[in-house]
Amino acid sequence: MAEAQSLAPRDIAFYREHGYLVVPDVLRREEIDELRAVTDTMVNRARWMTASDDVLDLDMGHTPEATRVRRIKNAAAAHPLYRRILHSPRLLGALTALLGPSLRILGGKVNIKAPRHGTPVEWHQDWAYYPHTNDDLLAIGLPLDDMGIDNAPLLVLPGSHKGPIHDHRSGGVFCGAIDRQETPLDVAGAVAVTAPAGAMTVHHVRTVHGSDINRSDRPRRVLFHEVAAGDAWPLAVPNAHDWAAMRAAMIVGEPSLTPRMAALPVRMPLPEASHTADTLYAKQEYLRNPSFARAEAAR
Ligand SMILES: O=C(O)CCC(=O)C(=O)O
Repeated sequence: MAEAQSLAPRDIAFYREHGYLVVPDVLRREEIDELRAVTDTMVNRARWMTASDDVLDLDMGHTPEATRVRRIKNAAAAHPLYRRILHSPRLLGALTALLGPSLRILGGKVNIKAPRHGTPVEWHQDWAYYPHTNDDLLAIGLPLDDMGIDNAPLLVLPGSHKGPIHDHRSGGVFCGAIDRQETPLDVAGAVAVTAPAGAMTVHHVRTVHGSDINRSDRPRRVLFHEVAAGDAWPLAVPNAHDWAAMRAAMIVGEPSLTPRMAALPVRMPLPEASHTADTLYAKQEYLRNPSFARAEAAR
């Protein structure tokens, strides 16, 4: 049973202390192969697309000859396997060990960085996008390719989940990224979270993180899911109080009608930059002083 496969106490202590974790051997070879096959099929559909749609977010330089997709949006809705994988026993055991027996999925995506390409993810805290009544929230990453030091691994600032919620505005609008000209961040202490395909990365909702362009000849595809404890209620998500949707989003356990409140630093993700800036990448285009180079630098 999933709960029997929970994490060792030292792993839980590491996560609580540093705000991130790598859990090895979470998925079986067949599960990784299946995820890759589904992802390839979905991305191939982009070949004749000229603009992003509700499912695929096209990357810079996309052409029929060089298909460039930077994200499969809303992964759980995009393909049933992306949601089903959350019930893989070791994965679910780790989630319940960190968040408790009641778990709700908030969202997810497959972020894709093609070889010598990819859009950087600017430094940010997920908490800036979706503050809740308590911070028992995290994101898991399931690399579909080995994520090494060379192909744009997730970068985290250890311990930053215990610090402030930083300003994620630029030019007066919410851009979902930290402007380092305005908010000094000690990125020299960043850790590259490397993990082979089959392992799982975990980062706390308040951990400052980002990732560079892919400077290697290997792709970097990661399925991310954002997960909340069942008694964490959203403060700022559109349609937050749709009970049927909250029930449908439960992975295990029951949703709670009594939000657990914690005294935490919160900033609302407003004012909105634009109604059409619906993804992290589109929002981060409003960041006036980016930290990472753009894709041309990778070639
Ligand atoms: O793709 C990455 O490396 C980071 C992803 C991330 O932080 C996000 O999409 O919110």
